[in-house]
Amino acid sequence: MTTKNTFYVTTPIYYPSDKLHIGHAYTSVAADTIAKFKELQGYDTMFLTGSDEHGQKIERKAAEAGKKPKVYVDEIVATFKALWERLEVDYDYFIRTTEDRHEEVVQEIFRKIYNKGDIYKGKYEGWYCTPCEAFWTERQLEGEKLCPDCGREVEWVEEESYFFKLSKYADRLLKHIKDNPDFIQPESRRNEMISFIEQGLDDLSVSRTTFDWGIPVPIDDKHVIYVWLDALSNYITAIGYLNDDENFNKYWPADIHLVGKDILRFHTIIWPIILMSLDLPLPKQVFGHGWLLTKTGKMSKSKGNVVDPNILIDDFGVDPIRYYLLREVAFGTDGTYSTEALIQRINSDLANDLGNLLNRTISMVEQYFNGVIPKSGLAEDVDEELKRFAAKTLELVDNSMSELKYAVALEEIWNLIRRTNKYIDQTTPWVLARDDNKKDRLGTVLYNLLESLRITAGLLKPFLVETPYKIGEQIGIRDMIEETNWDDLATWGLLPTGGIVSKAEPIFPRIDMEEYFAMV
Ligand code: ME8
Repeated sequence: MTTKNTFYVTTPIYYPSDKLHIGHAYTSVAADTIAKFKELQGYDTMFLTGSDEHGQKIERKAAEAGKKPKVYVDEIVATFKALWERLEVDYDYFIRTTEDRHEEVVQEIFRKIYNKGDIYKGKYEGWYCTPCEAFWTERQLEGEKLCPDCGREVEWVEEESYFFKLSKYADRLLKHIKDNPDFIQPESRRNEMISFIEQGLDDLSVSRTTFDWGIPVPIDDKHVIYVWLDALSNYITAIGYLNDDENFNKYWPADIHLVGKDILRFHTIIWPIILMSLDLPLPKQVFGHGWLLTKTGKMSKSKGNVVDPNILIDDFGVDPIRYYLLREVAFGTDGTYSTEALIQRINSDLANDLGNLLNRTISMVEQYFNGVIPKSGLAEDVDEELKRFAAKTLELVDNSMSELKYAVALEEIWNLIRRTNKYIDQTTPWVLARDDNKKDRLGTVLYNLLESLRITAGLLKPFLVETPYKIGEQIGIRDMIEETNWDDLATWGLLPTGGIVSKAEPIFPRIDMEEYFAMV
């Protein structure tokens, strides 16, 4: 058992160099879901996201658009916030690296590391990838002039720079990674990072002098602080490092930094070493999830294959998108986005399995009990089996979520939905309805169906943001679903008898694949 009842999760702070695409939504929906899940379990959660606004890449993008950097990022950050609102990504704080408190504390962080003797002045001569804001050595490029991460051309940089002694901490970091198997997840990425560090760490250039869109180095204002030192610090400045000790101590160390595998290196090498130099504990876990690809490869503007989540929400609604992102791809591995697969999921899992279960159940309560939730009577074996299945589902969902296996957790919930559909076939309510002596039994069966739907709706709350309440509305217990906690879901029989169900439109209309593609 953890002693702290808090849970702190973060997303990367995205570059406001362009609008966000489905890949960014993937990370944020995942972070939002684990935050909502922990909340359901009673944790005091802190969910942080934001925008990474400084650096050469943003400065150039703004110049191309003929705008001042701050004006440029202000416009794009507004689109980030609008997207999170539509996807109901309910962050507790949105940090912008241009806000005063962040800038001041980053300067303090630089000063502390410098005073500790871990930063020294020198000259940087080497390669730089501006889209990744990453330094590369000749050895790492292996004779090519292309960034090993993104494949774009690197530039030669020669300038005075402050350096951070990464090398001094390499052994300590390696030991930490080896002693704490959960620190870097999934396992395969952990091994990649270990071999990267074992090749030796060069000291890192942490200031630039050839542009000025950044936080000034506090001891030398010719320099601006390297954007990754600035950006990574957001995880502590946002919760009050050097500003609000109480809040900082409450949430730090973070439970999970969720990032894409592209930036795992920054989070498992540079970031822990910054924290070691500051004498702060390291985050409990950095999880590097896989890449969401399209059929034509990695999303990029030049290929014209960027998937805009706003269009998908317009066409299909929020919950189908959230469901698809979390269900379709195993979280650690790469996956391919396809609209066909999304429509298939909507039709089979959402409309067919879940939508039909709700529809059939509500129709029967209306038909046989005038819409009044009946009393549950004596339980038979088949009822006990359903109850045990629901209890087991809770356990399986909990286990999967503790390893961020979203797809498995949803599969377990769908097993309960399918098991409940099977319960209808086993108990044949329409046969019971023909016999007046079986009225009590019919009531028990329908009560159990509604109760299974109550538990399903509660379990879905972290994943889907409209559906649980729509189900609640139809069963006449919307408030109960809003307030439900994990213990309520573990307790069979909480649904009050006597409430009124009300049938509404199907929660997920089926989508005709051919019609859809003819339209777009
Ligand atoms: O790297 N599939 O910001 P960024 C899955 N500012 N995830 C994807 C994705 C895809 N196709 N495309 C993007 C930065 N992502 C820095 C972060 S943090 C201190 C600074 C997600 O705007 C994924 O989480 O380039 C990836 O790591 C992140 O967006 C990169 O966002």
